[in-house]
Amino acid sequence: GGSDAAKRAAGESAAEAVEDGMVVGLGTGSTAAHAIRALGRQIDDGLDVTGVPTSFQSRQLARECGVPLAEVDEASIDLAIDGADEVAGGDLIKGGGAAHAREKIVDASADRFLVVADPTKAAESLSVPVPVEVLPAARTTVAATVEELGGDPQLRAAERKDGPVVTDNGNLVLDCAFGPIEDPERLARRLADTPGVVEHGLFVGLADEIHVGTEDGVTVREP
Ligand code: DER
Repeated sequence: GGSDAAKRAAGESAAEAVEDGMVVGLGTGSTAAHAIRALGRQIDDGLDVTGVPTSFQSRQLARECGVPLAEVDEASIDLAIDGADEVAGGDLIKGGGAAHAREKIVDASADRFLVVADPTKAAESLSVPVPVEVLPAARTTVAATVEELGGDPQLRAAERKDGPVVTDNGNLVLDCAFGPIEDPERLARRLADTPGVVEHGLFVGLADEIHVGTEDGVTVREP
């Protein structure tokens, strides 16, 4: 992935958009982590903010940084800050951290959704594998449908545990390589319509701002 300096620049840039009294969706991954740390520092300086985590990882980091927490089912979210695996225009592929089911709930329900990324995530069109969270029982049937859609489904193996990655929701993840995705909206709809798919990593048209960190600053654009 990109440099930590670029990730930090992006995360801190997005955190500057947080205003006193806001409820902020806390994304998952190393870039969003910089935004959470920046929020912690703003809270130390007296800012009143409530965070809504998107994963075990973001909840744990928020606690360490002293960010007061609420759960997504008990707060309406003013601003969500989250990373991405790939950004093309206003469309994203997310799920590298296997947290995309809860991320999408938070990111989509927020009044504004700010994406934070390093330059390696930017692309003309989406083409990295699409993470698809599936009910364990549906692993094979979803894989068959993915192949019919022209994808190559690979069950995400854990690294520090034998067997597959298991999500915070107790499900499995298929990483589905489709190559360049010409029509993300259409593919998103077909994945969502597949029985056993809990959530897919295509975030189509959800982003309100893209903050891309560079070695010496940050660029912010509206898709
Ligand atoms: O899981 C996700 O969607 C995360 O946002 C992630 O993929 C981006 O992680 P990174 O900021 O560590 O690259």
